Amino acid sequence: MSGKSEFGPTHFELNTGANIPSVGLGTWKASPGDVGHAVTFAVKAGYRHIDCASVYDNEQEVGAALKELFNSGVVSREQLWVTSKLWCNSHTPEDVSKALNKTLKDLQLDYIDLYLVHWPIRTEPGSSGFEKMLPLCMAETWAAMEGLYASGQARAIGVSNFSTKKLQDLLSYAKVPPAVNQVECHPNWQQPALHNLCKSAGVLLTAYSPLGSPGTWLKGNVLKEPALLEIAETLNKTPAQVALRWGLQSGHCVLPKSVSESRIKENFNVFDWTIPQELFSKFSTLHQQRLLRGDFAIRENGPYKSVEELWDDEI
Ligand code: NDP
Ligand code: 1BO
Repeated sequence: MSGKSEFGPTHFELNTGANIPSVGLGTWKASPGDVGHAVTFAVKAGYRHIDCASVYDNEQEVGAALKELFNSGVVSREQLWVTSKLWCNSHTPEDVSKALNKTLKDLQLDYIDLYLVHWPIRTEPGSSGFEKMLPLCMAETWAAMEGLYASGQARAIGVSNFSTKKLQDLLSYAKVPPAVNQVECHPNWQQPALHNLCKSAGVLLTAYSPLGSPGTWLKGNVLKEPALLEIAETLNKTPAQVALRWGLQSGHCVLPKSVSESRIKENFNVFDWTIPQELFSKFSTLHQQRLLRGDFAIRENGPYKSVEELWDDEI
């Protein structure tokens, strides 16, 4: 871990040697017309990490905002961490570099700091949705990801939504081990076994839906969790700040999404205080429930016939 101050961590060190900023702005479901402003607010508020994906269908607007931030001298390219993700319809090796090139063009960047395989799910090349599912070909896809790393177009590579079993499988043959596994993680889905594997294998866990995705179809109630509300009141912080601070003190990056300037600032105000141990221990008793179950990828005649299969029973 790096960037460790009294109240850190502001950064985590990856197995590539790079330092990834510990709080990143999420951009999923950030609508056209909103996402560019959100990126601008965030960078001006001090964020140095933006979490993107081609499937969010907003990388062009993110790219325009980044260009303006670079041109106006608010931040330099080297000071900013940008992650993007390979969608399920581009797992075929020859499509992997095409997909990254499209993302780089949309984001107006010449390299990405971190490129992730978005899901351990493969759909027919070029298809949208999950109607045409194919068996996973992770070894071939990963070799193509390693090619992007070797070329310098992706300065780190990793995965997302990988169970402990899928991560172990990948680690058994990867020439370049994944730097990151980006997964759902919040006080109501803490994933201790995955955390332990990640720590022992030198893979950083980064947390999506760190607020439990309130107000979206995932319908998380993390911010209404009584123990969290009590801790927030005791510390005079908001429930969102407590959820994010829990993530940082648990040793992982957090990627809160917001398009509201005030909530973007609120979510970054997590570095000058801590949750003391006696309050932190209350999180260990909270009920656990995965929100993003991946039901959309379950087909009777497809590679995953149940959510249990998709997550290797970690559900
Ligand atoms: P979050 O847990 O970040 O919650 C986002 C929701 O919370 C939005 O509705 C937002 O509304 C609201 N919100 C933000 N800040 C606050 C606050 N301080 N108080 C109350 N409500 C707040 O959920 P996401 O599911 O968006 O996950 C975050 C990011 O993680 C995504 O945007 C994406 O980048 C990544 N992700 C990756 C996935 C993957 O498969 N790899 C899957 C899911 C997410 P508003 O915008 O109006 O503030
Ligand atoms: C299918 C959901 C992807 C969010 O990152």
